[in-house]
Amino acid sequence: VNYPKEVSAVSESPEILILNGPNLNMLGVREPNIYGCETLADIEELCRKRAIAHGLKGNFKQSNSEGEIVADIQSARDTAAGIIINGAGYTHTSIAILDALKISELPIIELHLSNIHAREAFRHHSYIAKAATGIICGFGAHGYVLAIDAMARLIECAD
Ligand code: CA2
Repeated sequence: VNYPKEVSAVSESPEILILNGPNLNMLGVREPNIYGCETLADIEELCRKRAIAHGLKGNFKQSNSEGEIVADIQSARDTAAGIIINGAGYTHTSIAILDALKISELPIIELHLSNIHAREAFRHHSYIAKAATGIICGFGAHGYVLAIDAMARLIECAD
């Protein structure tokens, strides 16, 4: 595959919004057995490089606030070609985030570091799943790489 060089990443590259929900800023600090040892900054760097490899721009964000996540999704309607979202705890509770994702009319990939289906029953249900084109979970930080690869394909097919 002939990936573009890093230097050729220009501001006109289609943007992917990569949203991370509450407490994910604490990654690498506790529970490495469940979530891996990478910090969120490590994951951001992984995403930046993978997005560039596809000629895309990764816009990586984390918020502990449901309202801020909703606002970011609303803005993405005009600025992004797709959304990758690890909603963290809001995955299992937030109809507001689900509604915002549906309104965006963008391709959506739901992502989790852990395999939520192998964990407590309250993690088995996801509101975000109802708006998602597809779901990736259980692959730790590598899941973000897989999600960017999948999003690149979705965006390409939409052209
Ligand atoms: O596996 C995932 O990616 C989750 O979205 C992570 C959420 C959890 O509520 C979801 O069910 C699955 C939790 C994020 C909290 O992150 C922590 C970071 C460091 C230490 C402890 C938790």
